[in-house]
Amino acid sequence: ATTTDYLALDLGAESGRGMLGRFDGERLGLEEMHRFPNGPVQMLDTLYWDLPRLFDEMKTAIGKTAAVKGSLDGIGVDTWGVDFGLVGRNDTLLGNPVHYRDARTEGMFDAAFKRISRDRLYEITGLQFLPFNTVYQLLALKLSGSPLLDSAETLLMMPDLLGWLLTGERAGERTDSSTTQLLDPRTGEWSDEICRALDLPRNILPRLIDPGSELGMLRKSVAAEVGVSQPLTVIAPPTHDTASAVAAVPAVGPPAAPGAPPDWCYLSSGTWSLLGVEVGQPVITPETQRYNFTNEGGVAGTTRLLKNIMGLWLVQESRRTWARAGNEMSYEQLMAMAMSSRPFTALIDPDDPSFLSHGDMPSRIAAFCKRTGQTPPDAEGPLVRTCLESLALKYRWTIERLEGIVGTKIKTIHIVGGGSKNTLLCQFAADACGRPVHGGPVEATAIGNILMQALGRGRLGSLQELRAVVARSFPVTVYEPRNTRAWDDAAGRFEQLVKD
Ligand code: ADP
Ligand code: LRH
Repeated sequence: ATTTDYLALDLGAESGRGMLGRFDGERLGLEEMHRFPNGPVQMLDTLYWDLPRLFDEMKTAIGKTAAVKGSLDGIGVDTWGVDFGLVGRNDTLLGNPVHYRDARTEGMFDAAFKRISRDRLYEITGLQFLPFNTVYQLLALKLSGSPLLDSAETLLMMPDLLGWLLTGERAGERTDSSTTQLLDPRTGEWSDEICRALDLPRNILPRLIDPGSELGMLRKSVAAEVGVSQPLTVIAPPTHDTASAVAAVPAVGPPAAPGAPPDWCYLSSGTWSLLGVEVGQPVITPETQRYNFTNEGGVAGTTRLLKNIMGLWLVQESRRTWARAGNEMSYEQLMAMAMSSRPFTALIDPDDPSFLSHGDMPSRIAAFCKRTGQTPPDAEGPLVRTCLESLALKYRWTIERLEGIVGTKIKTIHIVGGGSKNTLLCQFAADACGRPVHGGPVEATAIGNILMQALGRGRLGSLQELRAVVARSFPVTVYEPRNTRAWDDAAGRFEQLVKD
């Protein structure tokens, strides 16, 4: 069979990479062409992404790939959700995209709910209430009288914005657009009602396209700059990184009964822990609203019913705090220290709102412990252990509620993403949830990006076939549950800490 080659440009909140995928019809081979750090830049009162540098890194990735591969069958960009840029007259980029952890969305829940009720917003979108959803960022722009919004012709979500920089085409890919809380998942279209209620300019929302569609050709100017000599098609993969990651979960086999939700769940583990199940239709009920579950767009008409859990951000930001104080430690060192620390000392609710913003994480964790009558961890190892045990307990909490909502038993947990390298957390997840964990692949997002390009190109026939390729091509590590009694006790303590 012919081999086809694709480049995934996959940007996470902590790092980005260009991955070359070679697909021979049976298996996918993956090669890292370029990797770079990502993070926020504070400029005066605003926290931004560094868009010019990110674009430069994309060009470097394309250039490095072009140097070894004369031609490619496609390139695709995916990034984190919710953030966007605005484009104005004469293809002018208006301002620099703002980071979702910026403080501008403070107070925006209240402002929004005065104009449209919380219940109605959930009924239309089925999206979880996170303070940084695009809709609240837009409302903040509106209420502050931003000149950018007045001049905007088109809102482009972060991956669409990078796609526009690469091709000149303006379009909104559906999976990432589904993270805005402006999309109706039943119709797959923007909600006029929400735009009207919040007085947001409906006309700037772009035309929507499905994952796997062609976006356009790489601009000639960019091709010349990076040494690409053949015409190169930019394809929209599932541009929301979590959608690409979920597409690449190596779960094989049909559901237990036709149309039944699968007996496995996914946990896309990186800066965030996105835990959920793949369902055929959005599930929008008082229960899903109460537990703040979300319905994000998946591939091939599926819906990702999941919960955003604060994730390894807790460890990332603690590590950064220690590094700022001159104490630099690798993830491997931190995990070894956590492993040798005492189990089940202090526990936290990872989703406490106090953990969301940038800044000194160990102090905020200590404050949470004091507030809940616990002795705070007294060193790095115990603090990381507290974070990992608490995350694993939040996974259990979430799975129990998901099982009630979809009415099936979840037998297996698939952990994908950078966090699947964290063997301690994978084991804790198995232990806390009392179910086997299948860890890997680490680069699920890039894999989903690449294979959905292949699917768009007609090289794969279905999502099921795509997953079979992933399962054939990449090993998984299985973690069996242990010590379940001790985890049951800890779960009892944890339930007291978590406010529904
Ligand atoms: P994102 O896409 O959000 O930038 P990734 O999926 O790249 O995140 O995952 C990054 C996370 O993976 C890190 O924050 C870290 O917690 C975890 N990680 C990466 N390498 C290791 C390692 N060697 N040991 C333990 N954890 C690791
Ligand atoms: C993970 C992610 C997640 C959320 C958050 C903002 O990288 O995309 O699904 O949308 O970032």
